[in-house]
Amino acid sequence: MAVREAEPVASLSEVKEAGLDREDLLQIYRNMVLTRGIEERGHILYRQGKIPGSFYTGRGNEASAVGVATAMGTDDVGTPLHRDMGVHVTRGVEPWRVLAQYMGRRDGPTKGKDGNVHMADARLGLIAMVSHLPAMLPVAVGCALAFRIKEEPRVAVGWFGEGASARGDTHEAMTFAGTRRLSVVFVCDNNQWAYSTPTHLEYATEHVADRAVAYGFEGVVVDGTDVLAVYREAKRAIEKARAGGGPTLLECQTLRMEGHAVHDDAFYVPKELFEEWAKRDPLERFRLWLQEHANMTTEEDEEISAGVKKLLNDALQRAEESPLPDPSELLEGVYATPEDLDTPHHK
Ligand SMILES: Cc1ncc(C[n+]2csc(CCOP(=O)(O)OP(=O)(O)O)c2C)c(N)n1
Ligand SMILES: [Mg+2]
Repeated sequence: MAVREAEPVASLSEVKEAGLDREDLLQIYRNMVLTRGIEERGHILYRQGKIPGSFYTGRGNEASAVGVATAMGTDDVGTPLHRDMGVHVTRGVEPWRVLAQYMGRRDGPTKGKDGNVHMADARLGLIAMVSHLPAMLPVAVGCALAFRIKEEPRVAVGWFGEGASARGDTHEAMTFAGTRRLSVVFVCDNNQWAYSTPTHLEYATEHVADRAVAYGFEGVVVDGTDVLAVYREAKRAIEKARAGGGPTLLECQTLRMEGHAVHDDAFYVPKELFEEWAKRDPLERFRLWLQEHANMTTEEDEEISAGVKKLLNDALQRAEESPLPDPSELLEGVYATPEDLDTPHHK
Protein backbone atom coordinates (compact mmCIF):
# COMPACT_ATOMS: atom_id res chain seq x y z
CA MET A 1 0.00 0.00 0.00
CA ALA A 2 1.35 3.40 -0.96
CA VAL A 3 -0.12 5.33 1.94
CA ARG A 4 -0.58 4.86 5.63
CA GLU A 5 -4.14 4.95 6.95
CA ALA A 6 -4.29 6.69 10.32
CA GLU A 7 -5.77 4.93 13.34
CA PRO A 8 -8.54 6.61 15.34
CA VAL A 9 -7.54 8.03 18.72
CA ALA A 10 -9.17 5.81 21.28
CA SER A 11 -8.32 7.02 24.76
CA LEU A 12 -7.41 10.02 26.87
CA SER A 13 -3.93 8.62 27.53
CA GLU A 14 -3.24 8.50 23.77
CA VAL A 15 -4.33 12.12 23.57
CA LYS A 16 -1.97 13.08 26.38
CA GLU A 17 0.84 11.33 24.53
CA ALA A 18 0.00 13.51 21.54
CA GLY A 19 0.50 16.60 23.75
CA LEU A 20 -3.05 17.69 24.61
CA ASP A 21 -4.49 18.14 28.09
CA ARG A 22 -8.18 18.34 29.03
CA GLU A 23 -8.26 22.13 28.68
CA ASP A 24 -6.87 21.82 25.17
CA LEU A 25 -9.59 19.31 24.29
CA LEU A 26 -12.35 21.63 25.44
CA GLN A 27 -10.74 24.49 23.51
CA ILE A 28 -10.68 22.35 20.36
CA TYR A 29 -14.35 21.55 20.85
CA ARG A 30 -15.16 25.21 21.38
CA ASN A 31 -13.28 26.14 18.20
CA MET A 32 -15.34 23.61 16.26
CA VAL A 33 -18.62 24.90 17.71
CA LEU A 34 -17.55 28.47 16.94
CA THR A 35 -16.56 27.55 13.39
CA ARG A 36 -19.97 26.06 12.69
CA GLY A 37 -21.68 28.95 14.45
CA ILE A 38 -19.95 31.56 12.28
CA GLU A 39 -21.00 29.76 9.13
CA GLU A 40 -24.56 29.28 10.35
CA ARG A 41 -24.76 33.03 11.02
CA GLY A 42 -23.42 33.52 7.51
CA HIS A 43 -26.36 31.55 6.10
CA ILE A 44 -28.79 33.81 7.97
CA LEU A 45 -27.04 36.94 6.71
CA TYR A 46 -27.18 35.56 3.18
CA ARG A 47 -30.92 34.91 3.41
CA GLN A 48 -31.35 38.44 4.71
CA GLY A 49 -29.67 39.68 1.55
CA LYS A 50 -26.72 41.11 3.48
CA ILE A 51 -23.97 39.11 1.76
CA PRO A 52 -22.98 40.31 -1.68
CA GLY A 53 -22.16 37.50 -4.14
CA SER A 54 -22.33 33.86 -3.10
CA PHE A 55 -21.51 32.29 0.25
CA TYR A 56 -19.22 29.32 0.95
CA THR A 57 -19.02 27.13 4.03
CA GLY A 58 -17.03 24.15 5.28
CA ARG A 59 -19.79 22.24 7.02
CA GLY A 60 -18.44 18.75 7.66
CA ASN A 61 -14.83 19.97 7.56
CA GLU A 62 -14.65 21.53 11.04
CA ALA A 63 -12.64 18.69 12.61
CA SER A 64 -10.20 18.61 9.76
CA ALA A 65 -9.53 22.36 9.76
CA VAL A 66 -9.40 22.77 13.55
CA GLY A 67 -7.34 19.58 13.99
CA VAL A 68 -4.60 20.69 11.60
CA ALA A 69 -4.51 24.29 12.85
CA THR A 70 -4.22 23.12 16.46
CA ALA A 71 -1.10 21.19 15.50
CA MET A 72 0.61 24.24 13.97
CA GLY A 73 3.17 26.28 15.91
CA THR A 74 2.69 30.01 16.51
CA ASP A 75 5.36 30.93 13.97
CA ASP A 76 4.18 28.49 11.31
CA VAL A 77 2.22 29.80 8.34
CA GLY A 78 -0.76 28.47 6.41
CA THR A 79 -2.85 29.06 3.31
CA PRO A 80 -6.37 27.92 4.27
CA LEU A 81 -9.14 27.65 1.66
CA HIS A 82 -12.91 28.12 1.49
CA ARG A 83 -13.67 25.03 3.64
CA ASP A 84 -11.21 25.96 6.38
CA MET A 85 -12.94 28.52 8.60
CA GLY A 86 -11.74 26.37 11.50
CA VAL A 87 -8.17 27.39 10.70
CA HIS A 88 -8.95 31.11 11.00
CA VAL A 89 -10.86 30.47 14.23
CA THR A 90 -8.10 28.34 15.77
CA ARG A 91 -5.41 30.88 14.87
CA GLY A 92 -7.48 33.49 16.68
CA VAL A 93 -9.38 35.60 14.17
CA GLU A 94 -12.07 37.68 15.88
CA PRO A 95 -15.47 36.36 14.71
CA TRP A 96 -16.92 39.86 14.22
CA ARG A 97 -14.25 40.52 11.62
CA VAL A 98 -15.28 37.41 9.70
CA LEU A 99 -18.93 38.49 9.74
CA ALA A 100 -17.85 41.98 8.63
CA GLN A 101 -15.90 40.36 5.79
CA TYR A 102 -18.95 38.33 4.72
CA MET A 103 -20.89 41.60 4.38
CA GLY A 104 -18.09 43.47 2.60
CA ARG A 105 -17.61 45.89 5.51
CA ARG A 106 -14.56 47.98 6.30
CA ASP A 107 -13.55 45.94 9.36
CA GLY A 108 -13.26 42.63 7.52
CA PRO A 109 -9.68 41.37 7.07
CA THR A 110 -9.70 42.64 3.46
CA LYS A 111 -11.35 45.94 4.51
CA GLY A 112 -14.26 45.25 2.18
CA LYS A 113 -12.07 44.79 -0.88
CA ASP A 114 -12.79 41.10 -1.40
CA GLY A 115 -15.80 38.91 -0.86
CA ASN A 116 -16.81 36.25 1.64
CA VAL A 117 -14.05 33.71 2.36
CA HIS A 118 -11.24 35.29 0.38
CA MET A 119 -9.50 36.53 3.49
CA ALA A 120 -6.82 35.89 6.06
CA ASP A 121 -5.09 37.84 8.78
CA ALA A 122 -1.37 37.90 8.03
CA ARG A 123 -0.63 38.75 11.67
CA LEU A 124 -1.94 35.28 12.54
CA GLY A 125 0.42 33.66 10.04
CA LEU A 126 -2.27 33.10 7.43
CA ILE A 127 -2.16 34.04 3.76
CA ALA A 128 -5.42 34.84 1.96
CA MET A 129 -6.40 32.57 -0.89
CA VAL A 130 -6.80 33.56 -4.49
CA SER A 131 -9.56 31.95 -6.47
CA HIS A 132 -7.38 29.53 -8.47
CA LEU A 133 -7.43 26.86 -5.86
CA PRO A 134 -4.14 24.98 -5.96
CA ALA A 135 -2.44 28.30 -6.68
CA MET A 136 -1.85 28.59 -2.93
CA LEU A 137 0.32 25.46 -2.84
CA PRO A 138 3.28 27.08 -4.61
CA VAL A 139 2.87 30.01 -2.18
CA ALA A 140 3.15 27.65 0.80
CA VAL A 141 6.17 25.99 -0.80
CA GLY A 142 7.70 29.43 -1.36
CA CYS A 143 7.29 30.18 2.35
CA ALA A 144 9.03 26.90 3.21
CA LEU A 145 11.86 27.79 0.83
CA ALA A 146 12.23 31.16 2.56
CA PHE A 147 12.39 29.38 5.94
CA ARG A 148 15.16 27.16 4.55
CA ILE A 149 17.14 30.14 3.23
CA LYS A 150 16.74 32.07 6.48
CA GLU A 151 17.42 28.93 8.55
CA GLU A 152 14.18 29.36 10.50
CA PRO A 153 12.62 26.29 12.13
CA ARG A 154 9.16 27.05 10.73
CA VAL A 155 6.67 25.01 8.75
CA ALA A 156 4.22 26.03 6.02
CA VAL A 157 0.87 24.30 5.68
CA GLY A 158 -0.80 24.40 2.27
CA TRP A 159 -4.43 23.35 1.80
CA PHE A 160 -6.03 22.10 -1.40
CA GLY A 161 -9.20 20.27 -2.46
CA GLU A 162 -9.14 16.85 -4.10
CA GLY A 163 -10.50 18.50 -7.25
CA ALA A 164 -7.66 21.02 -7.16
CA SER A 165 -5.24 18.09 -7.16
CA ALA A 166 -6.02 17.66 -10.88
CA ARG A 167 -4.35 20.95 -11.75
CA GLY A 168 -0.73 21.50 -12.66
CA ASP A 169 0.25 23.77 -9.79
CA THR A 170 -0.30 20.86 -7.37
CA HIS A 171 2.26 18.79 -9.26
CA GLU A 172 4.74 21.66 -9.48
CA ALA A 173 4.46 22.46 -5.78
CA MET A 174 4.90 18.85 -4.70
CA THR A 175 7.80 18.20 -7.05
CA PHE A 176 9.65 21.28 -5.82
CA ALA A 177 8.96 20.56 -2.15
CA GLY A 178 9.91 16.89 -2.53
CA THR A 179 13.19 17.46 -4.32
CA ARG A 180 14.31 20.04 -1.76
CA ARG A 181 12.77 18.28 1.23
CA LEU A 182 11.16 21.53 2.33
CA SER A 183 9.29 22.00 5.60
CA VAL A 184 5.81 21.97 4.14
CA VAL A 185 2.71 19.90 4.86
CA PHE A 186 0.14 19.51 2.09
CA VAL A 187 -3.37 19.06 3.47
CA CYS A 188 -5.97 17.72 1.06
CA ASP A 189 -9.54 18.52 2.08
CA ASN A 190 -11.03 15.52 0.30
CA ASN A 191 -14.76 16.21 0.51
CA GLN A 192 -15.55 13.89 -2.44
CA TRP A 193 -16.81 16.58 -4.81
CA ALA A 194 -15.33 19.41 -6.84
CA TYR A 195 -18.49 21.35 -7.46
CA SER A 196 -20.50 18.56 -9.22
CA THR A 197 -17.50 16.42 -10.26
CA PRO A 198 -17.12 13.16 -8.27
CA THR A 199 -13.75 11.77 -7.21
CA HIS A 200 -13.46 9.08 -9.91
CA LEU A 201 -13.28 11.86 -12.50
CA GLU A 202 -10.69 13.80 -10.46
CA TYR A 203 -7.98 11.18 -9.82
CA ALA A 204 -7.41 7.60 -10.90
CA THR A 205 -5.65 6.32 -7.78
CA GLU A 206 -7.51 5.02 -4.75
CA HIS A 207 -6.42 7.97 -2.61
CA VAL A 208 -5.01 11.40 -3.45
CA ALA A 209 -2.31 10.65 -0.87
CA ASP A 210 -1.13 7.69 -2.99
CA ARG A 211 0.65 10.26 -5.12
CA ALA A 212 2.98 11.29 -2.32
CA VAL A 213 5.30 8.36 -2.89
CA ALA A 214 5.90 9.53 -6.47
CA TYR A 215 7.03 12.91 -5.12
CA GLY A 216 9.37 11.22 -2.67
CA PHE A 217 7.53 11.80 0.59
CA GLU A 218 5.00 10.25 2.90
CA GLY A 219 1.26 10.10 2.26
CA VAL A 220 -1.28 9.62 5.04
CA VAL A 221 -5.03 9.19 4.85
CA VAL A 222 -7.03 10.23 7.88
CA ASP A 223 -10.72 10.30 8.78
CA GLY A 224 -11.43 14.04 8.56
CA THR A 225 -14.39 13.77 10.90
CA ASP A 226 -12.16 12.59 13.78
CA VAL A 227 -10.54 15.75 15.14
CA LEU A 228 -8.07 13.93 17.38
CA ALA A 229 -6.84 11.62 14.63
CA VAL A 230 -6.40 14.63 12.35
CA TYR A 231 -4.54 16.51 15.09
CA ARG A 232 -2.21 13.59 15.80
CA GLU A 233 -1.31 13.06 12.14
CA ALA A 234 -0.91 16.78 11.47
CA LYS A 235 1.33 17.11 14.52
CA ARG A 236 3.52 14.23 13.35
CA ALA A 237 3.78 15.67 9.86
CA ILE A 238 4.51 19.22 11.05
CA GLU A 239 7.16 18.15 13.56
CA LYS A 240 8.73 15.82 11.01
CA ALA A 241 8.95 18.72 8.55
CA ARG A 242 10.40 21.00 11.25
CA ALA A 243 13.06 18.40 12.05
CA GLY A 244 14.19 18.32 8.41
CA GLY A 245 12.27 15.20 7.41
CA GLY A 246 10.60 16.83 4.40
CA PRO A 247 6.98 17.18 3.31
CA THR A 248 3.93 15.02 4.01
CA LEU A 249 0.68 14.79 2.08
CA LEU A 250 -2.13 14.47 4.60
CA GLU A 251 -5.49 13.59 3.05
CA CYS A 252 -8.49 14.32 5.28
CA GLN A 253 -11.58 12.43 4.14
CA THR A 254 -14.95 14.09 4.65
CA LEU A 255 -18.11 14.82 2.73
CA ARG A 256 -19.03 18.36 1.68
CA MET A 257 -22.29 18.58 3.67
CA GLU A 258 -23.74 21.50 1.70
CA GLY A 259 -23.69 22.64 -1.91
CA HIS A 260 -20.50 23.96 -3.46
CA ALA A 261 -21.82 27.33 -2.32
CA VAL A 262 -25.17 28.61 -1.23
CA HIS A 263 -26.39 28.98 -4.83
CA ASP A 264 -25.95 25.21 -5.38
CA ASP A 265 -28.45 22.72 -3.93
CA ALA A 266 -26.12 19.73 -4.59
CA PHE A 267 -28.92 17.79 -6.36
CA TYR A 268 -26.18 15.59 -7.90
CA VAL A 269 -25.00 14.19 -4.54
CA PRO A 270 -26.90 10.96 -3.65
CA LYS A 271 -29.21 11.51 -0.68
CA GLU A 272 -27.94 8.31 0.98
CA LEU A 273 -24.41 9.70 0.99
CA PHE A 274 -25.56 12.75 2.98
CA GLU A 275 -27.47 10.49 5.36
CA GLU A 276 -24.48 8.23 5.87
CA TRP A 277 -22.08 11.11 6.59
CA ALA A 278 -24.57 12.98 8.76
CA LYS A 279 -24.12 10.11 11.22
CA ARG A 280 -20.43 11.00 11.38
CA ASP A 281 -20.94 14.68 12.10
CA PRO A 282 -17.55 15.87 13.44
CA LEU A 283 -18.98 18.03 16.25
CA GLU A 284 -21.33 15.33 17.43
CA ARG A 285 -18.58 12.71 17.29
CA PHE A 286 -16.21 14.80 19.38
CA ARG A 287 -18.93 15.77 21.83
CA LEU A 288 -19.66 12.11 22.49
CA TRP A 289 -15.94 11.32 22.73
CA LEU A 290 -15.47 14.08 25.32
CA GLN A 291 -18.39 12.83 27.38
CA GLU A 292 -17.12 9.28 27.28
CA HIS A 293 -13.37 9.76 27.60
CA ALA A 294 -12.84 13.15 29.22
CA ASN A 295 -15.91 13.33 31.44
CA MET A 296 -17.26 16.45 29.79
CA THR A 297 -20.35 17.34 31.81
CA THR A 298 -23.63 18.65 30.41
CA GLU A 299 -22.91 21.93 32.22
CA GLU A 300 -19.53 22.29 30.52
CA ASP A 301 -21.09 21.52 27.15
CA GLU A 302 -23.88 24.04 27.70
CA GLU A 303 -21.43 26.65 28.94
CA ILE A 304 -19.41 26.32 25.75
CA SER A 305 -22.52 26.58 23.53
CA ALA A 306 -23.89 29.54 25.48
CA GLY A 307 -20.50 31.30 25.40
CA VAL A 308 -20.24 30.86 21.64
CA LYS A 309 -23.81 32.05 21.14
CA LYS A 310 -23.17 35.21 23.13
CA LEU A 311 -19.89 35.83 21.36
CA LEU A 312 -21.65 35.53 17.99
CA ASN A 313 -24.56 37.77 18.98
CA ASP A 314 -22.10 40.48 20.01
CA ALA A 315 -19.99 39.82 16.92
CA LEU A 316 -22.98 40.21 14.63
CA GLN A 317 -23.94 43.51 16.17
CA ARG A 318 -20.41 44.85 15.90
CA ALA A 319 -20.08 43.66 12.30
CA GLU A 320 -23.38 45.30 11.33
CA GLU A 321 -22.13 48.57 12.81
CA SER A 322 -19.02 48.44 10.65
CA PRO A 323 -19.45 50.77 7.65
CA LEU A 324 -19.04 49.88 4.02
CA PRO A 325 -15.64 51.07 2.77
CA ASP A 326 -15.43 54.54 1.30
CA PRO A 327 -14.85 54.46 -2.49
CA SER A 328 -11.86 56.78 -2.00
CA GLU A 329 -10.06 53.90 -0.19
CA LEU A 330 -10.46 51.55 -3.13
CA LEU A 331 -6.79 51.30 -4.06
CA GLU A 332 -5.34 51.50 -0.54
CA GLY A 333 -3.65 48.32 0.64
CA VAL A 334 -4.15 46.53 -2.66
CA TYR A 335 -0.57 46.78 -3.91
CA ALA A 336 2.48 46.77 -1.66
CA THR A 337 4.70 49.80 -1.89
CA PRO A 338 8.48 49.24 -2.09
CA GLU A 339 8.73 50.53 1.51
CA ASP A 340 6.40 47.72 2.65
CA LEU A 341 8.73 45.04 1.32
CA ASP A 342 11.80 44.04 3.26
CA THR A 343 13.52 42.06 0.51
CA PRO A 344 17.07 43.29 -0.37
CA HIS A 345 15.91 43.96 -3.92
CA HIS A 346 13.44 46.55 -2.72
CA LYS A 347 15.63 48.32 -0.19
C1 LIG B 1 -9.00 27.97 -12.12
C2 LIG B 1 -10.34 27.91 -11.49
N1 LIG B 1 -11.33 27.19 -12.05
C3 LIG B 1 -12.53 27.12 -11.47
C4 LIG B 1 -12.79 27.77 -10.31
C5 LIG B 1 -14.16 27.70 -9.65
N2 LIG B 1 -14.10 26.74 -8.54
C6 LIG B 1 -13.88 27.19 -7.29
S1 LIG B 1 -13.83 25.94 -6.19
C7 LIG B 1 -14.11 24.78 -7.38
C8 LIG B 1 -14.17 23.32 -7.02
C9 LIG B 1 -12.92 22.86 -6.38
O1 LIG B 1 -13.06 21.55 -5.91
P1 LIG B 1 -12.10 21.00 -4.81
O2 LIG B 1 -10.70 21.31 -5.13
O3 LIG B 1 -12.45 19.56 -4.60
O4 LIG B 1 -12.46 21.87 -3.52
P2 LIG B 1 -13.86 21.94 -2.75
O5 LIG B 1 -14.60 23.11 -3.30
O6 LIG B 1 -14.57 20.65 -2.95
O7 LIG B 1 -13.46 22.13 -1.33
C10 LIG B 1 -14.26 25.37 -8.61
C11 LIG B 1 -14.56 24.65 -9.86
C12 LIG B 1 -11.73 28.51 -9.72
N3 LIG B 1 -11.87 29.15 -8.58
N4 LIG B 1 -10.53 28.57 -10.32
MG1 LIG C 1 -13.68 18.78 -3.12
